[in-house]
Amino acid sequence: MAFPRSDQPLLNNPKLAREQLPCSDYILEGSEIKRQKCYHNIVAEYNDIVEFFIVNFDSDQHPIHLHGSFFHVLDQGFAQLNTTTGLFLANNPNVECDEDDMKCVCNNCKTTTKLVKDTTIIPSGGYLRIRFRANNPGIWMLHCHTEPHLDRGMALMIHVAEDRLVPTPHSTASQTKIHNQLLLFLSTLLLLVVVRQHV
Ligand SMILES: [Cu+2]
Repeated sequence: MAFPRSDQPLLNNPKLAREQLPCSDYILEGSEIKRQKCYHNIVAEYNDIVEFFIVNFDSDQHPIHLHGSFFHVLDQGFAQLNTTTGLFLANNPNVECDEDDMKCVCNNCKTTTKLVKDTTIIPSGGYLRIRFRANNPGIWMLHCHTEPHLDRGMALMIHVAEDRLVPTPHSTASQTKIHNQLLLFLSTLLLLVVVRQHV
């Protein structure tokens, strides 16, 4: 999936994007070039505990980065590997996924670590469980930091405490317009200068 373009900052109207461009399904149709676009997001109330269980059953690892907060790494599961060669044998046995429903559950997963980070790897064939407290109001991105993956839509937005966002100044839009007009004016002047030099 991919994010659609927006002609205004999300902070101006965070509800608009999620209401007008909802992700209707877990898997979106379309090729790399003409893929379906929607605004993938979750909403958290102030002080909610937000937990992600992210499963990675493809052949690449993904460095997941969260903006706006640090998170606790609760658990990180790896693929089963050949102990001699290190080669891949199978996905982590604790995770069971229903591919039709696109839902996974973690059996026998334990809270093994409480490292505090803002970026950590989801290993290939494994999973990651992270948790943070939503106490920093804002519109924050959780995304893979491998840039081509991010470009292909490996990201979602977390709306934290929308009711506590500081209102955007009304003058922002008009300031942008004035700025554009000023640029136009300056380029006209530049053009005039160039024209005058050729006279
Ligand atoms: Cu990635």
